[in-house]
Amino acid sequence: MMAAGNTGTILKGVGGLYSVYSSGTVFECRLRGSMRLEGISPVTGDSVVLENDPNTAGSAVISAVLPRRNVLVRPRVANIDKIVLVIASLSPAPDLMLVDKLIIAAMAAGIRPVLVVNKADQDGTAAASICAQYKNAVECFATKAGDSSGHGLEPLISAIDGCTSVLAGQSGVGKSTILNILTGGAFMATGDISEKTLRGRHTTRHAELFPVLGELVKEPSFIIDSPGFSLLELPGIAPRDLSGYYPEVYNHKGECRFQDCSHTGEPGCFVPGLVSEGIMAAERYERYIKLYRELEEREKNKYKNRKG
Ligand SMILES: Nc1nc2c(ncn2[C@@H]2O[C@H](COP(=O)(O)OP(=O)(O)OP(=O)(O)O)[C@@H](O)[C@H]2O)c(=O)[nH]1
Ligand SMILES: [Mg+2]
Ligand SMILES: [Zn+2]
Repeated sequence: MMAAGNTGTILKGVGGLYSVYSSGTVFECRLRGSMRLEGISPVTGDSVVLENDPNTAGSAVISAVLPRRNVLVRPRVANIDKIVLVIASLSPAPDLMLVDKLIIAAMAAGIRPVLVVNKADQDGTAAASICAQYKNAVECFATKAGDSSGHGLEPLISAIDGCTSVLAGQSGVGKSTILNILTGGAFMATGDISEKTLRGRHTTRHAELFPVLGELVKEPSFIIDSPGFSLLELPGIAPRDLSGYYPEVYNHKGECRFQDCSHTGEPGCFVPGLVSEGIMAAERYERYIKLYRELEEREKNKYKNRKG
């Protein structure tokens, strides 16, 4: 039985019925009538207050929704702490420009990005070199979720302990395989055929958080799968602000000759020094310059459109 005033986390809500996780138990709850009248509608990931249902002994109602720290649009889920970006070492081919953009988008949304290079069994050298590229940018782990003799997910599990995390990555990188290991298969089959026929278009309709197995983590932890990379858009950041999203750069504040240096090749810029010292990966720096030009182009077009 639940103590009145307990808080819980909404795992999913379908047709006005919410599954709320509280101290290891999942309660099926409706909203208290007064909340319905106020038009409050909680979303997956919301922290809520539970009260005993005055009308039905032994069941609970949601009596309040606590303030949200953030809310993603797709999947629609609130209070996300971390985004776990999953790529494969070899196949499907990793798109590191996309990874850089997603890291920036996550940081701009106040969500910590974590990078997982899965399928390290396919190309261990590539996995290690990608992790090396990101070592001063984000937490990065090489894993082999599909390898029954050792998936190597332990460091990822420590990184998401106590957090609500979203898995993101292109189709076939191993997100469902990872989710199955973390949740004890609470959720669905992996693999192309079974997953697609079992799920169809059905499960993408509502966002569902899954508790991470209690034996794996110290604190309650939740995880949600997301189809593809669609969940984040690169925000409209000004080119000059771009370096503020590169921990390699902002953690090593240096002096550039020009106060308004863009770090894209001006004389006397300190960033190339970070590259030669091995603090910033040369590949990350090249992509930074490319992305800077993209943002400049975007800004120009915005100006053009406004004028025209
Ligand atoms: N070689 C190798 N294969 C893996 C690994 N992890 C997962 N796989 C396989 O890769 C395929 C795709 O894995 P899923 O977990 O379904 O990938 P997903 O990211 O959920 O894909 P979508 O649901 O389509 O977005 C499956 O056949 C897995 O068995 C791994 O570490 N190494
Ligand atoms: Mg999947
Ligand atoms: Zn500079």
